[in-house]
Amino acid sequence: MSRVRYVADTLEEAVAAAHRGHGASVRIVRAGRCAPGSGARSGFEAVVEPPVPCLRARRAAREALARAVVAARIAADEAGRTASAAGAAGAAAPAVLARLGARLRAQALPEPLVIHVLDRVASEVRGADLEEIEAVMRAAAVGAVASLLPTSAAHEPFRRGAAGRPWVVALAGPTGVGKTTTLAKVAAGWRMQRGLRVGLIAADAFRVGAFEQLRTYARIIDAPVRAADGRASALSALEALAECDVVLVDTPGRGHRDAARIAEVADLVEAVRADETHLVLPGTAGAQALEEASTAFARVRPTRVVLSKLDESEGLGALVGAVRLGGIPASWFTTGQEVPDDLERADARAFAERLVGGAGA
Ligand SMILES: Nc1nc2c(ncn2[C@@H]2O[C@H](COP(=O)(O)OP(=O)(O)OP(=O)(O)O)[C@@H](O)[C@H]2O)c(=O)[nH]1
Ligand SMILES: [Mg+2]
Repeated sequence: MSRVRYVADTLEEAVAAAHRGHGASVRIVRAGRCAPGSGARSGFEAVVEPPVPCLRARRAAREALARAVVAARIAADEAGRTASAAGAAGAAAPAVLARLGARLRAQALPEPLVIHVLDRVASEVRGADLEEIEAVMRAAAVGAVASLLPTSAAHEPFRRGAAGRPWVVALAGPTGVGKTTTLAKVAAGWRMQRGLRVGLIAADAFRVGAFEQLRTYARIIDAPVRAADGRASALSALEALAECDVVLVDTPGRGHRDAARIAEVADLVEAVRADETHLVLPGTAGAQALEEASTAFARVRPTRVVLSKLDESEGLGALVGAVRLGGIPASWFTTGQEVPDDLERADARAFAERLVGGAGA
């Protein structure tokens, strides 16, 4: 498959030229400063891989490329003549931009989002002086990444009114992602820091060790716990915890390809009429598994997403893709195995700082 290069004075212009030439959905395989040995004297390039081009499309692409090259040359000549004040910063910017791009890609941020972030960074950096160029670009990247991740605090449970029922919060998700540990962290915070009456339901009680795990946490925080293994017993467990302010429901982990058993979880969540359902997605999974999980677990109608195991993640960007696919805001982050300490309210900036990394990342 042949590739087409669009060269321009800025990354934005090169990408815009590529989109003009091939449409907004064209696959951009490289975007950044012109590669050494590419023949271009300076500037940025966007390299696209058009889908099996017909002759007419190829001619149009060649013409668009020629137009972009001419435009870039004119712009470069003008820039050279005027030697603008941004010149010093401009000389350092491409190297920092390239490092940022490499970092975002290494973090598995989907390619269209990488280009979006680099575009914003490039547009915000004009006029910065050489001393501060790296810090300015990093701050712009953090801002751009943060704006990609929707967050929303989990509901803060109020004390249950005399006539009300407990606020019911369910956790669901693939196997081993940290549902039970997260539930214990949340329960401990609400019980010990806010003094709420917290009840727990282990809805995967038939699995060896599952009830015991939750009962151990319940004992530590002095909270009542009930076991359930289906719709009817979940309802009686809820009935037994009717005096609580809030009830947390732990559901069994399911493989994201196991549609029938995910449907059972959905049935259970619906039976207890959960006020909030948090889907737990781990930072340790790859982009494809996360997207499949996000799609498969849409069945349980999650209202929030918990991003777990951020401490072990090597590709935080894949989580951004999965959260955006589900269209549901993130509620909490989990950052380790310690109960209750390793739990944070979801904060898009904190997440973006982790993803973009420090200087030299
Ligand atoms: N590094 C790290 N480990 C975690 C985190 N949260 C949970 N774990 C660990 O992940 C493992 C699985 O945690 P569980 O809470 O049992 O996971 P689960 O989703 O309830 O698992 P199933 O019920 O079997 O589907 C345990 O060893 C936890 O200590 C986290 O934020 N970071
Ligand atoms: Mg569990």
